[in-house]
Amino acid sequence: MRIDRAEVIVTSPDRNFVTLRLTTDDGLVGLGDATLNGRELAVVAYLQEHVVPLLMGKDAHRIEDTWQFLYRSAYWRRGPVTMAAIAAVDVALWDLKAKAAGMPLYQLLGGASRDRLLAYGHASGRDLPELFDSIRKHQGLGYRAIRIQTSVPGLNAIYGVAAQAQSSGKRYDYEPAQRADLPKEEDWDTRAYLGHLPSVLEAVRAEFGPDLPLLHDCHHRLTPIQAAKLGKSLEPFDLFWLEDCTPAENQDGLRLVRQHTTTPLAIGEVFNTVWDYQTLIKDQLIDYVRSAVTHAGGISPMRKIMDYAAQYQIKSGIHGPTDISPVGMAAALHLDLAIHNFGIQEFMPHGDLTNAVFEQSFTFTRGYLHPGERPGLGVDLEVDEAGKYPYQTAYLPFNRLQDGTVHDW
Ligand code: EZ4
Ligand code: CO
Repeated sequence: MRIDRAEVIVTSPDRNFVTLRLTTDDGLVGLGDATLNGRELAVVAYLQEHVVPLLMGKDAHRIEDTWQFLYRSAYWRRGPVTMAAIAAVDVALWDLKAKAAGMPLYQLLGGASRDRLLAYGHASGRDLPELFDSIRKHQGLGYRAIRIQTSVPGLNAIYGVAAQAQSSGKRYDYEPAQRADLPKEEDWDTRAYLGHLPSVLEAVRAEFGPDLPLLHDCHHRLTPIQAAKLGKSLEPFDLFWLEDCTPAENQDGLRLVRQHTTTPLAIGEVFNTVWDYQTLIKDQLIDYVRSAVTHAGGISPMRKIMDYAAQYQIKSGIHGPTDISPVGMAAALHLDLAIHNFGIQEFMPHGDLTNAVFEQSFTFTRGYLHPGERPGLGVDLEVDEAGKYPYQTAYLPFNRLQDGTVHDW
């Protein structure tokens, strides 16, 4: 089974996606997600110029060897562009191996450790009625665990909060593609946020009771001592986790947070190797690993991260926003099903256009995901459909404080 063709396919149905499509000499097709939101074309160039030529004629069965070759031979290790590119190769090779074996991929990872995967969805609102509506809507869709994001009085717009009323009947686009020539500027005020958020979670608990698992994402906006204060103030509301409470690069910052609060901590959507977790896992400073298969180098290294985490009773919470393509989502679900230390899976449904480009076998039923039983990942790329949607420039937003200082968003 040798690699005969490698194509990098860029498509923008609801938003931009980059997919690596490998074809073997015996006619099997393997897919890997290489989408890096807002920097998509850098990964396209990395793949097209520097990886695709190296793959021609290679034995597609040698997944670990290919991964090590791409990682080590480049000399310049790590980084989101490099690791998204390597991830796409790794996932496409796993897809091929599982198709060659005639099995769903999770079988090759050791088989199912559970029957179904608990998912969480994103509720948000500009005020409490809108937020409650959004939570009810998610419960109506089956979600059994819900992330809560809220506007803050005095701030114009906050990333992750719906810009339109829930009741409008339109599809609620949690994370619009933000197609524009420049990133959108939003505002931020940590003091206002810290003053407001606990009252929102208190109200949600009062309305929805003690049993509903609730999550919250701070998006790296706080200093360690601010995060410690927030974790402490949210303890009465029993969060499932507090995510990215402080910038992830400073691993020791989490030590300070940990000393002050028993609110469970999740981190890592911007991480791309096990090294980013070295201190966090060994010193038990976190409870959930947030990396995406797509951004952390693929299934092979994610498996290693999760096995390392398992020694410390740390669980998975794999990143699953809509900027992970259905290919990347399927890869996460096969891994989730196989590992013992699965925690929860983030899941935001893609739009209809995206689902027409990526035909999928995974299911979401009564709040639980399952990757399906088709050989490989269980995702097909409809190439003609993909061709209808050329790349469009899009950027994530950013924050400035009132005095004009750029802040984490
Ligand atoms: O902002 O994937 O937990 N989920 C998140 C996501 C990230 C986007 C960035 O591309 O924080 O919404
Ligand atoms: Co996040």
